[in-house]
Amino acid sequence: MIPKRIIVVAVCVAVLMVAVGAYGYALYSEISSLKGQISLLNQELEELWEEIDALKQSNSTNNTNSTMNFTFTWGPETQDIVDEIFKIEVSVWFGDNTLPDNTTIKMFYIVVSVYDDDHSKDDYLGLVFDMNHNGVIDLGFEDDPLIIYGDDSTIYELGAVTLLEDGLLIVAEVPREPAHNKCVYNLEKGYVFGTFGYPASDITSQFEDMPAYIPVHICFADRNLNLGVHVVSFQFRIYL
Ligand SMILES: [Ca+2]
Ligand SMILES: [Ca+2]
Ligand SMILES: [Ca+2]
Repeated sequence: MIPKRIIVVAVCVAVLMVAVGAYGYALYSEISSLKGQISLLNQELEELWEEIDALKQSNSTNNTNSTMNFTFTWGPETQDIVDEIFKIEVSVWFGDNTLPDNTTIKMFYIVVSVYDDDHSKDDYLGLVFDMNHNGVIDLGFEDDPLIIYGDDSTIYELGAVTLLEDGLLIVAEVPREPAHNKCVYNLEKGYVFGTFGYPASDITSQFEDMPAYIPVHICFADRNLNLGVHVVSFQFRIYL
């Protein structure tokens, strides 16, 4: 007959083994779940690095030649150029231009899309930069305003185009000349004016330690014969 004491010890050992087994299993599950969490964290970290790389990339493109797009809109109650919302889109970008002597100059380019719904040879876009570098767009002809008509013609004569207080242009009685592909019109989109390119230094203003900027004045006149308001003008600055 097995003594009672041995039975008690055997039962105790069995209970202990079950307890150790259960503890071991619990530990194993915890480790598995921790492993799972670590792998999730690793995945998140990888995604974060990918995002950081993408941001770095977009930042470096912004600093070089990427296009900046601006949209200006006027509601139906503020203009009669179109029946609904009138829209002008402006795209600007910088680029390097290598001259024949191998020097490189930084260029500023601009395209203006005007969503007018009817073509006229006398519709016009006005574009004024701070040509005399005094930091502002001047009234009169100080900043040599550029005018491009709906029939892709322009005025080259110095002093013949004047910027008025209302933001529009007035032109002396001088003949128009071909602008050479600076204006196209299609029924769906309206006018596309440009591309116009300038050496950035020709139109940039800077005062002491202030950041350098390019002031831009744009106006558009719809000359089709309707009643109401057919002109818009606006100014903005591009900081370098
Ligand atoms: Ca119109
Ligand atoms: Ca028109
Ligand atoms: Ca000026």
